[in-house]
Amino acid sequence: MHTPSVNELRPLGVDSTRESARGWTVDAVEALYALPFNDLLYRAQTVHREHFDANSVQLSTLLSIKTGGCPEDCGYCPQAARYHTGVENEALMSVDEVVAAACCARDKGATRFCMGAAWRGPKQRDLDRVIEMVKAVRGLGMETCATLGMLKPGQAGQLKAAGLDYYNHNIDTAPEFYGEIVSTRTQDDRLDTLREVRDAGLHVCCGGIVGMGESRRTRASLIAQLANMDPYPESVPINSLVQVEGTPLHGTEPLDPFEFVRTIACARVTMPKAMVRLSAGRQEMPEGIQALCFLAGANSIFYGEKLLTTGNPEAEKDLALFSRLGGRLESSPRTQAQPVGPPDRFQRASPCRRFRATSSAAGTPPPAP
Ligand code: SAM
Ligand code: DTB
Ligand code: SF4
Repeated sequence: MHTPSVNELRPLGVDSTRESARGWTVDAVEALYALPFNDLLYRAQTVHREHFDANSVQLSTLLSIKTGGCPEDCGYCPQAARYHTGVENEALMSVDEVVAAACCARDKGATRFCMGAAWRGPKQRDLDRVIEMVKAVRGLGMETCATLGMLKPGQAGQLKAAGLDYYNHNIDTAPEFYGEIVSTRTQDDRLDTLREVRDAGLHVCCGGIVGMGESRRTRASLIAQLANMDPYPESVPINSLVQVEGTPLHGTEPLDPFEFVRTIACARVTMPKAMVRLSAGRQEMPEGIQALCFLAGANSIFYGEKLLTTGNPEAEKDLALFSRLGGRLESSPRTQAQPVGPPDRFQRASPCRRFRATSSAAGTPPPAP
């Protein structure tokens, strides 16, 4: 078999270190996927080192600020009202509750706080409260991210004015596969919101899910679509499908873990300066595979024992993993990374862990570190 050289893989006339690496063809990304595993990881790690401290990982904590009851039909999602997944509907949280959760996340070492809502899109009344949340969380010195569904003209600008740093809105899969997974909106609807977000001056957080029964070519097409955005997203979450009973995708043939690592590597090579986040699916992932994802160029994770409705590794377990790998945590937004030491301040935060069960005490957040 002919093994493509590095130059054959780079799209013609394109410098892959540019902000906007336009011109990644699906064939070129598929050829990356087809490289021998070690060659692909070597290439990804080389690109990674050109732009980042190779041992540093950024921590984002997620909070579901409005849970379940979503009118959309995304085949992967436990929060769609039409699937019987056991997720209990919860109304939009209060600003105090969110601030208390953000304080806990900050005390445990997270530098970014991401607020997620199970909406098709926010009503203005709801957006007004999210804006208060953004202002308050920003006031804690954390980076803010929100994922609220589709935005109407003007809504992204309001979030930007409140101090929102990132808006997460995933394209989820390749354009040609999207209709197999979601029917209540099109991928073009997603692209419209991403345009609103970009035009408002917000940083774009946009990625997808693999392990939904798609082919390798579909995965390559997802990566090419992300890489060809102009500019490509600042933050690229790569999710491994968390299979939840009751969703249409429950029972899908699981993806080979090495194929997941390859997806991370392809994201790193094609989007050299993006933060590539090893996102959903880590709880099901052996630590050795996670370590390979970091080697392949992942430099961010969701941190804290819950994603939105499903589980994530315990914070202590992640800290122990970083310590074993000699990794560093990004200590504060856009400042120098610090070595993982004895996690005093992380241990001190343990009373926060049952935050949602004790949210009546939410008005009194724990002391800052
Ligand atoms: N409702 C908003 C939306 O769809 O944009 C925001 C929340 S939605 C849960 C955010 C993202 O979570 C989805 O775009 C999808 O990529 C990811 N996600 C949802 N369920 C997942 C699952 N079971 N496994 C992996 N990723 C999932
Ligand atoms: C993203 O790409 N993954 C996160 C975040 N952005 C919002 C969400 C993962 C959700 C996994 C399923 C759940 O916990 O409900
Ligand atoms: Fe609703 Fe978002 Fe889940 Fe789709 S992914 S069902 S839009 S919460």
